[in-house]
Amino acid sequence: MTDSASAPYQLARDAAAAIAEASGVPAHDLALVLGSGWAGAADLLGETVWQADATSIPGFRPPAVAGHVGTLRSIRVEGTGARALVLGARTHYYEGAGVDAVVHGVRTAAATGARTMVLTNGCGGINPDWAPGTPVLIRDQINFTGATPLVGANFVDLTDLYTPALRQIAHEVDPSLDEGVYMQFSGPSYETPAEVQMAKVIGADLVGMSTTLEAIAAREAGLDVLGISLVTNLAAGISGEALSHEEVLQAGRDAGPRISRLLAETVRRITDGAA
Ligand code: 8IG
Repeated sequence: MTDSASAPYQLARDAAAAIAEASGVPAHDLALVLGSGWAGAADLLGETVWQADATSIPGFRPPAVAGHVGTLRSIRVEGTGARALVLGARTHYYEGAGVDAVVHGVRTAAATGARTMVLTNGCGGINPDWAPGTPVLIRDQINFTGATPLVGANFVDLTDLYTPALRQIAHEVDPSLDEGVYMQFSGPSYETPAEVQMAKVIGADLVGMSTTLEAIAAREAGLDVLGISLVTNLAAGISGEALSHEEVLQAGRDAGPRISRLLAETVRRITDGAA
């Protein structure tokens, strides 16, 4: 790798070292990114042993969106003793800071020793059966950004990008969970109804502005990936109503207890035997 291509990986190693130093936790087993509507969902995971403003760690930028919390937390998972690193906010592609900034949290998680990346988001749903507040497991993705975190002839296999064994665990925790294909648009505007119809025709069930670039970076780092979307609104043109950020925040509040339990129990089962 060239010096400029390796710099973001070095920055992630620096961040992981800073987290180990500040937290006193030398390594983590699993990491989570909390998306829109998921801010409270990590509270049932276990005891928070360290927490800090993400901007105190190298490479992390302040969050750009109301409703996102820019906090890093180290949690000792209740029942298993595993160490979970919780990234309370993400850098979005639409912020224009570049793909390396978008995936810095994932690379940092990998550098802390994490073997599993749990990516959550709030998104629009194309299936009208998914009322706002419905969690949906991500089965596969369409990266429609035109960007990638990979540089050079790095032909990472994405056949089982969202690890089947982890999806199986989530299904065991909540047998009513549906699965869907998540499509990332660049944003920051929501889609037009015509773009939502295009997404549907090419096989998407969920539309959002995050996650796919992070999943690719996680896979490149050798992590297992679990993705869970919270449908916070029906995608444009599906319901006939206009989209509002307030609706997104409200759906997150309403879904809180269900997604908190889902996340906590799934993480517990994933990390059983990890610590
Ligand atoms: I929350 O309907 C949320 N994020 N692209 N479309 C896109 N992103 C979203 C949406 C949506 N809802």
